[in-house]
Amino acid sequence: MAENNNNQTNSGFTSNIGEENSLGFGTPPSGGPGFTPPQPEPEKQGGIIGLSDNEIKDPNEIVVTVSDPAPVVVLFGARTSGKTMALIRLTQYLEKIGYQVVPNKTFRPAYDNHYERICKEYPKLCHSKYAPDGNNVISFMLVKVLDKIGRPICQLLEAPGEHYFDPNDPQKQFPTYITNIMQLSNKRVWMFIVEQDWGSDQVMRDMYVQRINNMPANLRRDKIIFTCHKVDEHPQVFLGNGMPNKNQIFKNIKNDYPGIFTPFENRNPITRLFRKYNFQFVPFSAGAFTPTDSGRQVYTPGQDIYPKLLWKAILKTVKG
Ligand SMILES: Nc1nc2c(ncn2[C@@H]2O[C@H](COP(=O)(O)OP(=O)(O)O)[C@@H](O)[C@H]2O)c(=O)[nH]1
Ligand SMILES: [Mg+2]
Repeated sequence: MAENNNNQTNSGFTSNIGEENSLGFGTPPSGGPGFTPPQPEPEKQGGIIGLSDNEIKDPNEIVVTVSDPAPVVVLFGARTSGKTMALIRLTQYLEKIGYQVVPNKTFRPAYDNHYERICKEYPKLCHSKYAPDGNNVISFMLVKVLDKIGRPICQLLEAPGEHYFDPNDPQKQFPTYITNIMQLSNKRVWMFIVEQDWGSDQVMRDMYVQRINNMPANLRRDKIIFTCHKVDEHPQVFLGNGMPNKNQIFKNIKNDYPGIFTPFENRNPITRLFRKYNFQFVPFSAGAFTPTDSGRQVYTPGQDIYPKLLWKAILKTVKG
């Protein structure tokens, strides 16, 4: 389906801008509370917690193991784009509707104490009144979503935003572990995160577009979801029924990030008449964040509709 005109009778929220199917990376390959410190400050770790000194200096030192054949959903977004909070909010929602969400302990080597700790603390973190702060940053996590009887549905990967897109070095090769994930035989879903009015300037947004457009062509068969995060920060783009105006948000993103959707246009002359793009587009909000005097953020989860629609999109890609 192509972008529809807005229609107040339709929330503009439940329909897909694009749908299922393989994508076309058209371009050829060009390329919980109460945690114990003593953790160094994030700044002292190059802004990324959960990495050893060597890994901070060279992300290519990072070793990950994905042993489960379940589809891998990669949360692809810049630093502070809301990857962790999306993971937490989705976990809360999935648990509420009967799924189990469990960190995959074998994803990182056993000597990685920080990873071991955040795996253990993950349930507490997901139900904390506060957003994760400096000592509890989840920058690296593979969580498995299991159905009621323990069957894996998919695995969600969150990793440091800098490894996907580093504004200081936008053309940098992906670290080895991401390249490895690109080679897995697991089905893959790329969840590309965008935001309205994001980035310091147009140059930065253009660089992010380039990064996505230059993804290797061997990912052509992977599935794609674009999620527009932090929609709550733009109350002017909501409909009278309190739902975000999905079609307008889609247009805003298309304008903010020129060309971002081009590689994913449906080139089939017949099906493109009713489905212009080979991806789903989901507006998302994790909730509200209120700063405290002590420098933390009280986190109030948002409406279920957001994780519900995100999960619907994920299910469609992993099952489709
Ligand atoms: N208003 C709003 N702010 C958000 C939302 N999600 C995240 N944030 C803010 O962005 C910050 C970074 O989010 P986080 O999930 O840690 O980003 P990550 O670096 O991509 O994992 C949070 O501390 C919040 O202040 C959201 O849905 N709405
Ligand atoms: Mg994070």
